[in-house]
Amino acid sequence: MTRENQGARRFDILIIGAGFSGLYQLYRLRRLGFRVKLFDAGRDLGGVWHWNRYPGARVDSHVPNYEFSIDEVWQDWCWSERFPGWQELQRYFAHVDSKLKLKSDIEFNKRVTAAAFDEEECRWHLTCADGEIVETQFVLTCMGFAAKAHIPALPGLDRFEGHAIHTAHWPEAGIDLSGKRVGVIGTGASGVQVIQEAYKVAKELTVFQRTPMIALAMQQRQLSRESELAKKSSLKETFHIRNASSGGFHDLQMDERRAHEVSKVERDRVFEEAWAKGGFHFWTGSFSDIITDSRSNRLAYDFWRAKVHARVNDPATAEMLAPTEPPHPFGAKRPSLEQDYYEAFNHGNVTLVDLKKTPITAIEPQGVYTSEKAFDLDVLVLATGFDAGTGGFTQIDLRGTSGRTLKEIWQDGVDTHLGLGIPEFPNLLMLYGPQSPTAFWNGPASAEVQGDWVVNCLRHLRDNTFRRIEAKRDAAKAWTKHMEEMGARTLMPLADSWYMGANIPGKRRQMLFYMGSKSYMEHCNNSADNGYTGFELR
Ligand code: NA7
Repeated sequence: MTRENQGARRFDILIIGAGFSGLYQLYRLRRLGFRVKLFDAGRDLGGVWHWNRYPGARVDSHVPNYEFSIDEVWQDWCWSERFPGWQELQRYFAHVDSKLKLKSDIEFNKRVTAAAFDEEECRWHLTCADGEIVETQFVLTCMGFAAKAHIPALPGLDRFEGHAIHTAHWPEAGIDLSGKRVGVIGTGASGVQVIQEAYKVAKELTVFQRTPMIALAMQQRQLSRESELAKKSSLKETFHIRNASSGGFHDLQMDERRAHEVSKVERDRVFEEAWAKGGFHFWTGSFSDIITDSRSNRLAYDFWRAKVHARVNDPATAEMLAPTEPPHPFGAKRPSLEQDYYEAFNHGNVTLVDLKKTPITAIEPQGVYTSEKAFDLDVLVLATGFDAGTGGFTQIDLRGTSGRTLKEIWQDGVDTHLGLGIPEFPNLLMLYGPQSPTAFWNGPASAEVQGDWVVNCLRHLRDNTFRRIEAKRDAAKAWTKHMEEMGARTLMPLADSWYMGANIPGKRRQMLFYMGSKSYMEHCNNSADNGYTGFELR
């Protein structure tokens, strides 16, 4: 023990992150008698729903898929919208706490900045931003995939005299956009949501689009208390189906026929039906070959494009938003859900700028300069995404048995076993991290299903007096290879998406998320059933 560590607080398990995964771990492990503590850098519960408070921020997974299946939590909770907004999600987390009393074991404003594994003691030493060093036998990372915002290196950004803000750093007090000249860079899920709100109040809204978003109809609905209560009798079954499904939705079923082989009438019927259901139905709830067969993919794209063109008055703007030639295969980048995104561009105060044709050359004190013209702005919203999957880890000085940081190691590519364990990083287990289905798995379902696996693993270690678990290098290499082979059977690698790590300049390109939580869990359960193959236990 080093001098500074004398008297350090000591835990069996330290959880990082108070979103769905972290809270579920705390809830379960505490009941099993582990000495467990949860640290979160934020001021309150919610994970992404604590940080993402920009105008219009709401979840793209419809309820009741997006909630815990814990009885005492769902029994007297009613949603007011099919796709709840961030305020309601924050109220939901407060409700979770009122039922499960988790906060007593959570410390907020507690950011872990460094962690080093002490081989001799078989324990992690974690350093926090406030200077405290704590010790723990196990670390569970529950940081989500969007823990590190991506702020692009735009020349002159620091000189901007208005308010420049990333969507994930929105201040708690809010920013009033009314009557302002607002610019939004980025048209991913966050950009689409901000734009939908900003155009209604801003004096002028300028949308800087690099790649058009293939946004799908949300089909939002208000939910009455009566209709919510009426669902309660079947909710247990709904959650059961959800958790057993591939993707974590109880009601997304694929049509196994090939889209390009059925008649146009039949295809349009299936597409229209999925479209009317809204949400991700058009993406992962219509023909199953859309993401594997470019012919079927193009048919889905053309169907979507016609929908957009019917809503945008100016044909040139419509073509910028939904070009004749797809910017990438449909669904190979995460589609956003929209309500009146396309109608926004029919309003006189909204300008769409195509950054592929006229790139940003500089940010000046007054606004954004493109190669064509200057746009004076009061507020510049950076809806520029995240260093997804890995950024949350690499921003921590995380050192394993070799003393090398995870950042150094992952520069050459991410290798994990089952997206759960990392060679050289014993007793650290990842939830909702890279190389597990994460981006393709509804958060609360993953928190419970993958979460149960981790809880059972920790219980197994304790019951069998193992002190240490570490992913084997050959198993991790094999998992990466398996993921690459799976990805290559789809159209996913063809897009420059955050799924591929391709949204961050210099980041190694690789498939970062596993497609299919059902087969993923088969791999995990096989490993556990056979004595945790691919891991070394001692
Ligand atoms: P995304 O989906 O990564 O979107 C980021 C957007 O920002 C996207 O349109 C990018 O264009 C754009 N971007 C990024 N860097 C730049 C630069 N340098 N110049 C111009 N435009 C840029 O992030 P979101 O926050 O919207 O969503 C992330 C996930 O959170 C979402 O999928 C949900 O799962 C929740 P590009 O497409 O790279 O050309």
